[in-house]
Amino acid sequence: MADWAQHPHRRLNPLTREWILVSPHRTQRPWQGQVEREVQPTPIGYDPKCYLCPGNARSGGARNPAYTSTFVFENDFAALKADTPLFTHDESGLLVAAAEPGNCRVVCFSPRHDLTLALMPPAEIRPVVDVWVEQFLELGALPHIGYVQIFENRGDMMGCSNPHPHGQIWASRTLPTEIEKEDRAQSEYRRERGSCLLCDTLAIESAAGERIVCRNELFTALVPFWAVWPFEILLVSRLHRTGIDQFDGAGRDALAALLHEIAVRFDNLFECSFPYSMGFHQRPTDSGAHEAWHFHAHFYPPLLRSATVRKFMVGYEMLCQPQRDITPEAAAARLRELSDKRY
Ligand code: H2U
Ligand code: ZN
Repeated sequence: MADWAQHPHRRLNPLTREWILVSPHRTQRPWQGQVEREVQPTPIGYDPKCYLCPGNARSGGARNPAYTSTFVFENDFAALKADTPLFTHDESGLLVAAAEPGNCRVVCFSPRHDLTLALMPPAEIRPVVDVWVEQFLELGALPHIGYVQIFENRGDMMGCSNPHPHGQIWASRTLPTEIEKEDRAQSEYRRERGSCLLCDTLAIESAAGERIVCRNELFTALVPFWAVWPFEILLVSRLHRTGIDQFDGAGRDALAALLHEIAVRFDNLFECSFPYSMGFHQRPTDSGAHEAWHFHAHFYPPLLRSATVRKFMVGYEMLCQPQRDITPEAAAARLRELSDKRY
């Protein structure tokens, strides 16, 4: 048995079929690089200049209603547009393009400007889960939509433009690159082995335990064996479900509870409002059943060793493959030992 806490090795991500280099011996190297300024939540419940607060004007000219729970609107600067005319372009199979119709929406999680998923009790996150289900079904039913990506960028380190708690939904005609990779891996796994890639992974991880961060009756959060980001988390449904629409009230409550707990543990790690990009991966929304798809969420946080030191994907990582120093086992142990009550 190899000692992967000591020796450089590479690990396979079976969802994307990509390799990641793990260099555990490097965690002692000195740090003289960039230090970010600390990100803290804005302490005001209402900001008259915020384009997401209730009653305020947006930069597109529209005005938000005086909403009291969640609020969804069409992105005023949408990256994808529903009325895009279809066209294709192909020069010798080398210069290839195709029109991409779609929809982009913004989801406000709360009227309160100063909250985050870590500061919202699960009972207040549950309506957000309900909105995600509604939006997944509504956008997925549109004839020009083949995939619905629900996500949240949290913190200015992640390029999030506004601290008001919100996420985005980008729905596209075709499968985006990461989804296509996961689609192929899960479909081929099911065809070859007759079982589900993430059900089988979860069984191995639950038995091993060392990469589990936290769990409840219906969901498990773990640092995947193949994690790229230092404190990356994979949230997996413990039952085989292809999409967020397949959870009943208890399932949605359980999802809200585990999202909250992950956010709290993240905040506790470096005692800051922890930045991340997170999003759900679920079945495509063409008419197929996509039984091979297993509902899950990825959390990709940039922080490395404190609230102010982040990982960058540069050099060897841009040119060859991602690399990490702290092992997924060590990262999971640190997250697991933290309190599930916010600092
Ligand atoms: P991020 O903070 O994750 O970037 O999301 C904010 C989104 O809100 C962004 O996509 C949109 C931006 O286009 N937006 C509006 O739709 N209307 C506005 O008035 C400002 C920002
Ligand atoms: Zn606001």
